[in-house]
Amino acid sequence: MLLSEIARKQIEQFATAHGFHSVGFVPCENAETFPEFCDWLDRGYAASMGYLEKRKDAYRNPAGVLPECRTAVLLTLPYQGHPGTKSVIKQGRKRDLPVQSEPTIGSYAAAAEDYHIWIRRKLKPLVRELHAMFPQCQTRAVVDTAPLLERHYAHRAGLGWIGKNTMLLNRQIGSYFFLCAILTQADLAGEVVRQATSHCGTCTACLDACPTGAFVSPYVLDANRCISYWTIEHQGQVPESVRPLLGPWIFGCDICQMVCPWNQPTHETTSEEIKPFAVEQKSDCSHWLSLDQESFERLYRNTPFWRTGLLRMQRNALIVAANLRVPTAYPWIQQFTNHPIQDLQELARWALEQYRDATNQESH
Ligand code: B12
Ligand code: SF4
Ligand code: SF4
Repeated sequence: MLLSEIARKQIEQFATAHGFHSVGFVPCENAETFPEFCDWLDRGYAASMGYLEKRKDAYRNPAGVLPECRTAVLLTLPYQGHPGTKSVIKQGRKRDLPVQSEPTIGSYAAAAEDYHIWIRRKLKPLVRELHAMFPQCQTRAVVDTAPLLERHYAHRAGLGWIGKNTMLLNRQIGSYFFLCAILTQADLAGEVVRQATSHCGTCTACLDACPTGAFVSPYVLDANRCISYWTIEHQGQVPESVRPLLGPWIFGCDICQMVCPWNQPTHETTSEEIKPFAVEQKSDCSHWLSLDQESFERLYRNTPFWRTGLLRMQRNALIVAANLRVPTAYPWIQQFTNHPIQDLQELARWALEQYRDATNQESH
């Protein structure tokens, strides 16, 4: 057996033993969808995520991340997704729509630790093992932050198809999974390219359900209109016209996945790291509004909320509390009218107006 075949077998065994669902190998060639990526950037669909434009050229080929890279090994790690859809008749057709009337967070953020951290930790022994087998070759684990078109290469590696909601989808586990990669200068891929075919068919459930109309067309998402972007990535104030669109989402958004038939029912996860942790607290506007910087650092260092930071989480919580008129949040919002940060003060006054408008409407 060739050394590359032994390495492939070892990686597959490792992946299965460590809670990964699937693994695929692809030679490091230029991404055929690189022009689509450039077009997406040129149209301004990345909103303020300047880090994508800054490293644009590096996305063309995995060698932009690891020079002389020969193989990309792509892996999927499922997590417990948001259930909560109900069947309704919309425009004469049966549709599954989200029933989310309570404040909530994207399900990928439900675990106790940020996935970038624990997936990297999980991959370390595998990287070491590959290095021992191919000492002359460099090998690197990549989770999300490197300039790699992860969905493109995962599709090429046969791990699923790119859905109309732009998510990578897999017949067995739907789309509620993380992607990660191992890039290596060793030649492991051989001829194994198993690009999966699409199973979206005539379905358009995700496109119809997106509450903000973020899909410019199937497969193209404009981040300027995506709740996930506004709540996680956007810095500074949220324009008044956008605030009601965030609905119940304090952090992230799962709607275009919740309605997808390939996520029904949601996949059970076995990995300890992904077990939902203190989700009620994270979905509670008053909890976020009551935190000071010290308690935020104690509770949320090394979690997905860390990069977004306390002030932006409080910004989101004020908006969601106002959207849903959460009664318990009212006294906290009153306190925010004296907040030292001008934007939060303004937001709190706006939030109180929404409560008042709702009360006035009820009394008429
Ligand atoms: C920037 C980013 C975002 C942005 C923009 C999302 C977007 N759709 O572009 C925002 C902040 C909005 C976002 C949101 C979310 N994200 Co995000 N995000 C990324 C990141 C860092 C880069 C994605 C990117 O390059 N976008 C630019 C577009 C052009 O690229 P693309 O979406 O990959 O599209 C490719 C294909 O669609 C193809 N293509 C283009 N046209 C066409 C046409 C056809 C017909 C076909 C078939 C293909 C095709 O070409 C494109 C380039 O290769 C990746 C990690 C990574 N390094 O890849 C994570 C990643 C995509 N995100 C992820 C997750 C989990 C989310 C959220 C679910 C989080 C949440 N709950 O809020 C949402 C989902 C929203 C959605 N529907 O995509 C996962 C997705 C896993 C999966 N199963 O697909 C990733 C892979 C992170 C990870 N390592 O696990 N994200
Ligand atoms: S994550 Fe939410 S807002 Fe963004 S495209 Fe999907 S449904 Fe629309
Ligand atoms: S909801 Fe339908 S169109 Fe959208 S990704 Fe899922 S199967 Fe494809």
